[in-house]
Amino acid sequence: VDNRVGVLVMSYGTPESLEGVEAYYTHIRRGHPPTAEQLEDLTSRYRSIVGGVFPLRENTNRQVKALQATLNELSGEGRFVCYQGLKHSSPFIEDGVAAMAADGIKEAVGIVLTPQYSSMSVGGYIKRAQEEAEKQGVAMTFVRHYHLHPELIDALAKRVSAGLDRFGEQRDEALVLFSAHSLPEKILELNDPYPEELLETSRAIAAAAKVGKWQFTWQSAGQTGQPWLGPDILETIDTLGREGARSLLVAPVGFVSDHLEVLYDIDLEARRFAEERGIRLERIAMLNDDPQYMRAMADSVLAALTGDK
Ligand code: FEC
Repeated sequence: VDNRVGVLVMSYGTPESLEGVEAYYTHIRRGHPPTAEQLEDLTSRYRSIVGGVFPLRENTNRQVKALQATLNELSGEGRFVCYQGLKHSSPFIEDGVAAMAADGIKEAVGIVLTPQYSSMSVGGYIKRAQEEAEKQGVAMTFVRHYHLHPELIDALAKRVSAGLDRFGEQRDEALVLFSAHSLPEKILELNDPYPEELLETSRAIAAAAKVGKWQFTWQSAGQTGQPWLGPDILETIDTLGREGARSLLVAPVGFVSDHLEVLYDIDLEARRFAEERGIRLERIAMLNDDPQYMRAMADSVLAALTGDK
């Protein structure tokens, strides 16, 4: 019997080339093309990031491969087959589900490359995958979150400790700023678990790394004319600067990869903003295909499969 299990590994997606930025941006804006000015602004952000124009694509590829290897180490070679499904670029979530079905996979688990659940992020990924799975006749279950998995917390705590070490004699004065992508404030009316799950992750890391001073802040809010969750990281840095902070370590706990929202929003924009206020800003290394992160996800996939969530 064919007992192979498909794993749909879902991630945000990034353009394939500079020519692809417009289509990508239009997809994020639910079919509304950006103005020439908005397009130029985004394109120039991609051009300016260190580490390549679209590092997210290569990082996602590596994460999918590493997760498959980890799952098969735990469960026997060939048991799990991982497929990629991206939210805003090709291969789209639907393409990933269709690819599984074409390979004859009947049972699958979906997981998103972000640890915390929100109806607007993970909930959206799951909805699209579920709809396509029903069409394709694939029975799917989902990992909704893994934001407190001990391997994830330990991997992040080690990165926070290593990040704080970079401050040398100022280590004890440094404040850790946990951050995540903001969402429109209207999620609060839906009792969305996102803000609380992010705080839970932050608290667990702070306890494990014995962090004295920390705060949570939002980052990368969109400009939609609607209010987004705040305070934004720039506002937080400004306030902390006025209060005398001189050493900040940013730990983006809602992201797991080196990509635009980290390499531009933190490393270029927030760092420059902090430096203008006499503050030294450092950032923890992202997880990417860290083996502990892979174990956290593999474990969560196995638990979802056995219904042990
Ligand atoms: O490196 C890359 O190429 C992609 C980086 C990237 C990641 C990412 C993750 C999240 N987003 C989330 C929510 C929103 C909402 C809007 C929105 C808009 C953008 C734009 C770009 C972009 N996001 Fe993103 N996001 C990344 C990139 N995001 C580019 C459009 C221009 C801009 O605002 O900068 C607003 C859409 C709207 O108008 O309605 C909402 C959330 C995450 C983290 C969870 C996840 O990974 O899925 C939540 C990476």
